[in-house]
Amino acid sequence: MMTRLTPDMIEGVPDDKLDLDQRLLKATGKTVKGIALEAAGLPDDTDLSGFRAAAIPITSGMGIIGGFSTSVDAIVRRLGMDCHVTEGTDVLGFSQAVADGCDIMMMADDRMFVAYNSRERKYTDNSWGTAKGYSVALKNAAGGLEGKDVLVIGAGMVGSWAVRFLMEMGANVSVTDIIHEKADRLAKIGARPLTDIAAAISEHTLLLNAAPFIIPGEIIAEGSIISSPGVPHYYDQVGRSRAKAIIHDPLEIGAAVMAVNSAGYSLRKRLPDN
Ligand code: 2YJ
Repeated sequence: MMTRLTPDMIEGVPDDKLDLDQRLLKATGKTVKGIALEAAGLPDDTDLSGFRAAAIPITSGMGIIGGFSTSVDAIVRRLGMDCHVTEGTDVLGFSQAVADGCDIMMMADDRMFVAYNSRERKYTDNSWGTAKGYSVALKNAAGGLEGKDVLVIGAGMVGSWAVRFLMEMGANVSVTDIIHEKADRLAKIGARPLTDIAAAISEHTLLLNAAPFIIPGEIIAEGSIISSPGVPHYYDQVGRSRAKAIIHDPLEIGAAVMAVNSAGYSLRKRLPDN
């Protein structure tokens, strides 16, 4: 399931730094940049100002999403990188970014959203970045995941990456998907597939919702922490009052992790441990 953002979903992203940072700080103790640096395995005082990035509007397929490139540009600049939206679109925009000496090209069509590091010739994609960012956010909100039960809802690209990351963080991971075979496939890597979605949700207090699934409030356990990249994003009044924290934004966490991890291809080479 691949969800296409719409202009109304990302409305306000260019200006929402304070709001998202404050919500994340409250839930996780970290800002967007802090989450992204941890996701990329970089120290939290990493200076990203040496990177020049570009957001390249892409017209192919269903075309430009109003506000997408400008939102991505704002997100990357908030990380302390230099960034701009290229004047041209598509291949013209890419060639302008190269001619401009850009290190990181942010671009998305209908199937793929990447942060391409042209110095290292490597990219980070949005599924990886979203899964990693929301897993790191859940870990911080929960005060660590070692030995704790976590439920991943949705075994698509984001959910499958999240299962791996949460297991690496020491969690006991269960996974559920309306298509049972998709969840079953993740048993191979050590996740526990569960078929009764409602029962699974009410038996867990640490959730990562990577499905286009609206969780009815009455099945959410009191005090739950829900890291929730999935769209459409909606929690009813009961769910919002029962949950201790619901972590969500339409674009920023995933895109920030992509940009920082892409920069990380260059930076990690210089860290003593690598
Ligand atoms: O440049 C633009 O304005 C558009 N071409 C952006 C398209 C954004 N792409 C999507 O919303 C895709 N569904 C994202 C696919 C990423 C899958 N993780």
